[in-house]
Amino acid sequence: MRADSLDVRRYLDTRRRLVERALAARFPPRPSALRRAIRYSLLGGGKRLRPILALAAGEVAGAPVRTVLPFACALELVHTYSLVHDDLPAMDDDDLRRGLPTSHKVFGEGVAILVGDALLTEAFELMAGARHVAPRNALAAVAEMARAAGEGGMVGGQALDLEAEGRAATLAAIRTIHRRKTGALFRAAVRVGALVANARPALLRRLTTYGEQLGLCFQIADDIADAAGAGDGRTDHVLGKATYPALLGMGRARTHAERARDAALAAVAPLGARATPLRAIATLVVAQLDAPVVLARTG
Ligand code: GRG
Repeated sequence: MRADSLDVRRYLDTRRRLVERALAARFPPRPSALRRAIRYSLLGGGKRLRPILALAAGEVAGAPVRTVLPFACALELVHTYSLVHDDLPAMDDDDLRRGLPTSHKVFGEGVAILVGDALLTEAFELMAGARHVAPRNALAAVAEMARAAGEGGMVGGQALDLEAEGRAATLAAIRTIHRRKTGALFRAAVRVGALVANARPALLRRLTTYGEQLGLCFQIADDIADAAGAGDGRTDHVLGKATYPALLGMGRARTHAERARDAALAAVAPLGARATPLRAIATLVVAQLDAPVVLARTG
């Protein structure tokens, strides 16, 4: 598939492999249940979208891949930790993730909790040890990640999501949950790529808007796909989750996803050819609802 004269599939594949090589090198096999479980959860699939976004934003801001890569990997570690914990019986209680049995199903709840703990901690060690980046920029990126992952971002969003289960929610409340639970990490992904490059404030603002809108678009699209039966966990409907399609129906939910996509595209429109991958990714998030080929990677 082509968008803006970029071979998007190839772009995503190349970067995904780059990230996966770095992740595998960071966590070589070791004879412990914890390490086996970490490798199982981290290396067994996933689209690697957040690290790819960090690399793409870094490209726009002029950062070489080697500068962004540790931060890109850290994003995937934080993301994978959130998935492992989200799947636990105390949260969504899912049996499948990325097309495979969930971590706690294979290794037990105790080990799965520790997998998440280890991945979150390792993410910060990875960023703290990054070379090829000015310490001031690295510190800004580390702070960005902490804010996005913590109470004000993903963890707080997850708490709101749990509270909202089975209750009637307004569109504003759903939007807030999406902004924090999913959007915070998308926002952080592009900002981290820009921060390690010491991007100018105007560029950072554009990328921030792009990340926020893409995060919203991605979550609505994910909810639409889930409502259409494409997910591999228990459905949002069964869990009584607050979602756009549950509140608005599929058609209007899609319109909201398209609006968010268009706002993301508008934010990076003035950035020219450098932002072609960012535009292609935003376009695909909605397009894959009709043909889930390029983004839909589970293993
Ligand atoms: C447990 C602290 C904590 C947070 C959980 C991310 C999250 C918050 C929960 C996962 C459940 C979920 C459906 C979240 C919405 C975000 C989302 C669609 C995650 C899946 O992201 P993808 O599609 O997954 O990028 P892959 O497997 O491709 O990496």
